[in-house]
Amino acid sequence: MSIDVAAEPHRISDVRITPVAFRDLPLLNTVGVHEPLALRAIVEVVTDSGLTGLGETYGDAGHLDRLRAAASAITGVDVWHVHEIACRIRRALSGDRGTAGHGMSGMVTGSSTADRVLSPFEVACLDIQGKAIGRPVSDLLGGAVRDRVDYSAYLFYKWAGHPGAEDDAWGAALDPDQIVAQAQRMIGEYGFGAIKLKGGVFHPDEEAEAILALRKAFPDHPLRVDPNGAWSVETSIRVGAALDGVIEYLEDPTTGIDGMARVARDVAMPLATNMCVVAFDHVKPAVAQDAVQVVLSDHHFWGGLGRSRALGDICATFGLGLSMHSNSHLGISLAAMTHLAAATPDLTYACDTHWPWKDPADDVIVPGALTFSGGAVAVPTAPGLGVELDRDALARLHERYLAGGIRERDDTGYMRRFEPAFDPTAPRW
Ligand code: GKR
Ligand code: MG
Repeated sequence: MSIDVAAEPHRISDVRITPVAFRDLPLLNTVGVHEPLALRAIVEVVTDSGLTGLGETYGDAGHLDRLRAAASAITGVDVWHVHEIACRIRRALSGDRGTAGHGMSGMVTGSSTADRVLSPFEVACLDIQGKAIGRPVSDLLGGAVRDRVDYSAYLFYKWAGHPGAEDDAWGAALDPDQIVAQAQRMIGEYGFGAIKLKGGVFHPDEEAEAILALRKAFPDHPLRVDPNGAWSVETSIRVGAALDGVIEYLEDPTTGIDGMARVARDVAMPLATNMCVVAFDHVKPAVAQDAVQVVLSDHHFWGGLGRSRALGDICATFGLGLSMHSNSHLGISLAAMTHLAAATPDLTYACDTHWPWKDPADDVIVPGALTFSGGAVAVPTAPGLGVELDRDALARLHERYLAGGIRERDDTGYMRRFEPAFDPTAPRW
């Protein structure tokens, strides 16, 4: 008699958490500049039935400690019982009120610690579920409604290279012409059909000028700008007026639900956020005040793919648009983001990704499963996430983590090494 693998329980027998570091470029944002190494943690969940599932999350020290506490709490649970896993993780972290070590680099965040910790385990469990029944993760989320997921060109002001090192291949982007050149190169290589500029770095008038230059160079590409809450309410309204009819949405011009609501009343375009609505209990006050019109979901802090799907339904219920936020990431995250986006019917905008900023040689997955063409990634159809761990690469990136010495993302600290007086306090303008 043969065993029905799909019907058998798949109990968690082991969890491996491996911090890794990969090369990053000196990308500027309102709290500082990216360090030469970005951190992630790779989570492998192993079952007594011999299956392994993958998850990827932040690699900061505080978060690693919580991941380890969660890992010991979920041993023995069947990977189909995600509610039980969530429950055990909440219990293991009860009393933990800290927000440190979540890889958001000092930017305002009130995301739920338990949801951030749950996320990579939930993704790994879905990977295993998919492998057990021979179906892609998108099928477990209700099925793909698109077979390709559009991403946007994510432009950054940047230095030519890390101080003391040679210029990198992208070179400097410190004015509108260099931003347009960056966009031309990125769109030439990846085919993106939408453009986002990370702002909050220079005076808002200069950043608005860069957006107008992009509009001229790319008349048909939807545009967005995201200063990460660096502007006052008044500045946001003024810049919003200058960019009326030019950008598809204005992302986090100012901080907080109250501030965003004040801006929303006086600008024509929708406001988007990955800063003031970052957990389920922010939705009610944001909707009540009509503070944001687009939520940028992110399974890394909304508690995984299932809860992010639920967020999609909530957004649809309240007539909110939906798009996807990104941080510097590797291939397991890109696979998870792509399955989620594929299975989210009301996704209304191209998703963000930091992918082009990563050296293609720096990843932990076997190459080939995820490729960009026409600005989109084809949704993997293999069982689970559809990506495979490259153990040699994992070991290499772990070695780099050990040797690199960075244990927390600290864009502000890195910036202050070169500009000691740098002050990220918002509003900066
Ligand atoms: O990578 O510097 C960065 C971004 O600023 C990132 O940390 C943000 O979380 O991309 C993000 C955003 O959209 O706010
Ligand atoms: Mg943002």
